[in-house]
Amino acid sequence: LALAPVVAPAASVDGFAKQFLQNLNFDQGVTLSNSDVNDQYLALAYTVRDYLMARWFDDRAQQKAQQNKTVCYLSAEYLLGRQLDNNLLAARLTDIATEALAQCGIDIDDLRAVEIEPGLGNGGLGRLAACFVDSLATMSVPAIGYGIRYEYGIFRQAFVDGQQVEQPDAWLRMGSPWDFAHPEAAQTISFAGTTETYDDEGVERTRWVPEWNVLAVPYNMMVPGYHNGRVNTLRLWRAVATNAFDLHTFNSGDYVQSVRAQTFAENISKVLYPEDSTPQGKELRLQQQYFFVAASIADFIENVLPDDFDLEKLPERVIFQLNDTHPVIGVPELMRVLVDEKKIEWDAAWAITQKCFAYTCHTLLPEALEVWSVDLLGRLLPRHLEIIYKINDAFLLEVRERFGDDELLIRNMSIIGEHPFRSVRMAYLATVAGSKVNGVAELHSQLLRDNVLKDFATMWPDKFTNVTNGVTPRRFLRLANPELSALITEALGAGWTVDLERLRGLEALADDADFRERFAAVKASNKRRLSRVLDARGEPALSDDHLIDVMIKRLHEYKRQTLKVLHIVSTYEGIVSGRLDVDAVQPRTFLFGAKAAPGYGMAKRIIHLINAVGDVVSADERVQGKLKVLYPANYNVTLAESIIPAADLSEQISLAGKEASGTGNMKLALNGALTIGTDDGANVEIRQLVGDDNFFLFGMSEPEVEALWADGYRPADFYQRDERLRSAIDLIASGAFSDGDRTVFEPLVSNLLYEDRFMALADFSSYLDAQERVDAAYADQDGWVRSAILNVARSGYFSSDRAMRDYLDRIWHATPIG
Ligand code: 26Q
Repeated sequence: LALAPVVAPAASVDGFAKQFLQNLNFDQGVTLSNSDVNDQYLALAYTVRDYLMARWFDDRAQQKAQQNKTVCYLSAEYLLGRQLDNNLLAARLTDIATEALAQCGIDIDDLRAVEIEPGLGNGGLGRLAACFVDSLATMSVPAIGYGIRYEYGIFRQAFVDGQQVEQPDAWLRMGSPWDFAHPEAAQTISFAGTTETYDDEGVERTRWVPEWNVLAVPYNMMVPGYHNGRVNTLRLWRAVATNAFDLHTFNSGDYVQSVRAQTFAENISKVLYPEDSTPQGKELRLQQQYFFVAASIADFIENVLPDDFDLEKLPERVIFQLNDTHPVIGVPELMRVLVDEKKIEWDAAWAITQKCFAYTCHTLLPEALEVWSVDLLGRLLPRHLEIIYKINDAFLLEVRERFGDDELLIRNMSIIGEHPFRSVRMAYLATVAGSKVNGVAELHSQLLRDNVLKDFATMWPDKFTNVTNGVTPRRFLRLANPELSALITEALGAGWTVDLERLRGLEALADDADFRERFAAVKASNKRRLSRVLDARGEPALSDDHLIDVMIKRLHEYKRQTLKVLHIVSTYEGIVSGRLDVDAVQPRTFLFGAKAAPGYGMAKRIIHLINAVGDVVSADERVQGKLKVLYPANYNVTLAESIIPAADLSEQISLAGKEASGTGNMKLALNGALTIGTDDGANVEIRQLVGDDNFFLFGMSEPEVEALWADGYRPADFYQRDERLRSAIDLIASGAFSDGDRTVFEPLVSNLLYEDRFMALADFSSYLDAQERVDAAYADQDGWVRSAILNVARSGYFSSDRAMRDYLDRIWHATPIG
């Protein structure tokens, strides 16, 4: 019996219903009539799992047996979004499950609604990782996503008096049906202590004598490919105290204290850090990084590779892709394993390590580049610091050989920085160690080569490459926009979901009046759907005749939500001052979604301003309902899936040279929103593909930004020169949005006037002009819908399947199987 293959339940309505009821009884321990909606949701999730299980076993067995390279994606974040619908879709079970539940008297939508999304990421970088594992499974690439199973994901945002307050995200409270704990496969991860040398049969070796350790317990999640029967694995690590933990306190007889001390270890996977720029060098964060990377490397070597694998051949079997610098401590960790534990000679180990890693950079902001103080790193990971020094010594010798004794250059390129304190520059370590370094959009990769990593690019031009980001069409088109998907399938057949370039076939239909009408009807229907979602959250309804103008992304000064606010305030001021004829104003709803890092004061003030402006503008009768501002709290993947299909206009207005790529820009274009944007990140490529006529470009180019900055940028000059700008800023400063209190937004106003690091004032007039072009274009509905269709038709390039193909070709040199 033990050898019998696992069989999936019958793929029929009856088979599904039977399995569902069984799971309700035997896993949830309730009868149908006693069950509540959460019981039913859990039983449904178990049932979907049951269908995927046999394939999962097969694919794991095959992973071990195969000779192919496995892609190990190392990421501190996976912003997964809800799992139920995605897994139903992948397994072709949506209709069967809907019908089976209906037979049990259950509306599947009620169950969908109770799933709490795993928010194990901050934003773009974490969502990208989730899109990538979806594409890898769909393309049958042997891949494992490794990360951290945070007990608390990204905080829940609420607004109190228009200001953000953060609440803990207890996403596990109602059960977590999608993951499987494997305590038997736990890894022991060590910290702190000292290093010592010893004589190993005549060879001097170093070993690490750690001070304390924790268990890393893997939780496996299924990552089903779309309609291909493949199921990959996402392996997230949870920290659990070892028995030996705090033996010292145990022996002292203080039993209760020693049990309490265990929570110290378990803190490691307790909470996701909600900062996504200017990270503080917090010890717990470094513990998280080492914890998950060390566990992942050990897991791969011990459990995925065949027994007695010759580690000299490691590069043939694995590539560890570093999602930004967060997992870079894996570089000295692999060196430690190879040299100290496997006793491979240093140079050979370094050759192996260099081939096994590749590094993706996601930023351009200097303050976002991660550094760890030598002091802290040396205390927590003393052996790793020694290894980093040794890597750096050899590297700097190479620099001298190549460029001579240029001490300034040496100082600039060193992995160890000296100011303002002695620190390890993680991006430099990743660049030195990685076989490849990539940026996430053409412009970003170019700026990496020209600025951030210039000397390295001179030294190793072939190391640098670009892979423009992508998004999964399964979640962000097929699931989020079922009506548009049905229309596309009717027009082009079903293959587009895994071959997004086929959307090109829609180009011809942009000139077909009947198709345009149906496309417009879908957009209108999506707006009504969004309206219902907002209504359920107590937000006002969307008006049918409004242009839906969407800005959804983390709150950051460089992304320039303030520029958006200045546009709203300027339009409002124009109406109340009589400069604009209210009857001629295009009705618009400005829809924001954004969380601010809890410690980012200016970002929180901007949130307050948006809400304050929204309250005043939406309520002012002189505006006659022409302008509405909506800012639903707690923007997340689930809410994005409702907003994106309903959007008319996509705001991508970062200062040129600051947004590495953006991925929301891709999701919105793919769903038929037109972009108003700067020449930044992937906007550049979106504009090239959709065409200038279907994109509203404004603002300075990156070289113009550099030039103005070098010239000495004085924002107050722009304020003085531009009357519209002056009126808008004066209105905010007057207290019009703060009950007459001029102090509330004063810090924000003076920051704009006297600092304005991200040059909102310099781009303001160009932005307003572009918004006038938007209004004019929207007035011609036929032309607008045509442009929207062309946006969809020409966005196939932004599939994460294409991005994965680029990684496979340019970086991983691995091939899909099957
Ligand atoms: C680092 C150290 C300590 C604490 C936190 C962090 C941290 C966490 C998250 C630093 C950065 C992040 C996230 C960065 C991010 O999301 N970047 C975005 O990545 C997207 C995917 O490539 C791009 O599209 C965006 O342009 C980029 O901003």
